[in-house]
Order: sequence, then C-alpha cells, then structure tokens
Amino acid sequence: MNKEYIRLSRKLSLYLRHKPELIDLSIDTQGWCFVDELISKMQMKKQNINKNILDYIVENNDKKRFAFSNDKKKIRASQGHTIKHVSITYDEIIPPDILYHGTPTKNINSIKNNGLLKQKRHHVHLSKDIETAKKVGSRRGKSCVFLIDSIRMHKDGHKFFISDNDVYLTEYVSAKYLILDKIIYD
Ligand code: HQG
Repeated sequence: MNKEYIRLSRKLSLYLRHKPELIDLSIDTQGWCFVDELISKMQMKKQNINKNILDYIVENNDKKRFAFSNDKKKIRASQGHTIKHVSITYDEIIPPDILYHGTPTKNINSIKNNGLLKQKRHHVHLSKDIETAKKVGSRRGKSCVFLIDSIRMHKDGHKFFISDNDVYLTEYVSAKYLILDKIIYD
C-alpha cells in the first residue's frame, strides 16, 4: 500500500475507532457508519478518498482493520475502539490454550503487579501467535511478549471473544494468569 493510502487508513482508524466527531460522523453502537456519509464527510475535510480508494484500503489493509456490512452500505473498524457508545457484539469463543500480549518493556513491572488492563480501549487485545504480539508491542520501542494461560482463564469463567480480523479480546487478565517464567524478550 502506498504512503497516501497508509495515511488515509490511519485517518479511517481515527474516525471509525476514536474520534468520529472530528468529521461529524454518526456511528451506531455496533460501530457501523454509512459508507456514503464517511466518504462525503472526509471529502469535506479535503481528504482525497472515494469509493474505489476505500474498497482498496479495506481489502489491502495489513491487519484487515475495517469491514463492510454484507450489503456494503456500511463500514466499521473490526476492533480497537475507544468511542464510549460503541459496544460491538463479538462472538464468544473458547480460546486457545495460550494467548500472547506484546508490550513495551517499561510496562513489565506494572503488568506483573496489576495484570493486563484494557486502558482506553474496550478490551484487552491478545494474539494467537508470538509474531503478531511482538509487532504490537514493538510499536512503541523495546518490547517483550507475555504468555497468558487463557484456557485456565476460560475454565475459571472468564469470557473470550474474537473480532472479525482475528484479534482475541477479553475484559481483563489478572496477573495470576500470566506465565511469568516464559516472558519472551527481544
Ligand atoms: C499496556 C493495535 C502498564 C498494554 C494492535 C499496551 C492491537 C499496561 C497499552 C491493538 C497494563 C495499551 C491494541 C498495566 C496493559 N500496566 N501497562 N497494568 N495493562 N498495559 O494500544 O494491546 O494497529 O490500547 O500492554 O494490533 O498495545 O491499532 O493496546 O501496551 O490489536 O489496529 O497498555 O492496537 O492494532 O495500549 O494494542 P493499546 P495494545 P491497530
């Protein structure tokens, strides 16, 4: 994807996950907005976008962050929201035995003490493979990967969900479910 499309993709994340009010965009509780409205309101902000470009970005986005509704009239980010009124109904799943969470090394002590918190987002985000977790953690510098005993969490009654783009989601990971002797350092 060229630089201009990556820039537009970041704008889409901003509007669809975090700040729709910047372009006066209406988003429903499932995260959907109308494609026509999104395009026209981005164009009003002088963003060079149209239906074809949007299709291309949705199709080629590296993490498949965005999805169209079946009738293609609506679009949403599949996960990662901070918008208060959005509460997507995700499919509840039985997790794999182990899930992974990448994080900057500066967070290690706090995570060991307090567990994994969802911070501003609506869930704690977990990955099913180490490589993806490494990428997530290294967005903000030197990082490490925590292993999570997700099957024990599930057996203890904690719920897991999966987004359309295969991100594993849960409300909170208590420190007791972190496998501390297996932290993976870069
Ligand atoms: C950290 C990207 C200290 C947590 C990725 C993370 C993901 C703690 C940060 C998605 C903590 C929150 C989400 C504690 C958690 N003490 N730090 N007790 N508990 N943290 O961005 O998981 O590219 O909200 O480790 O692929 O990094 O945007 O969460 O470092 O799926 O599509 O608090 O964002 O997707 O940061 O990333 P974030 P995340 P996109």
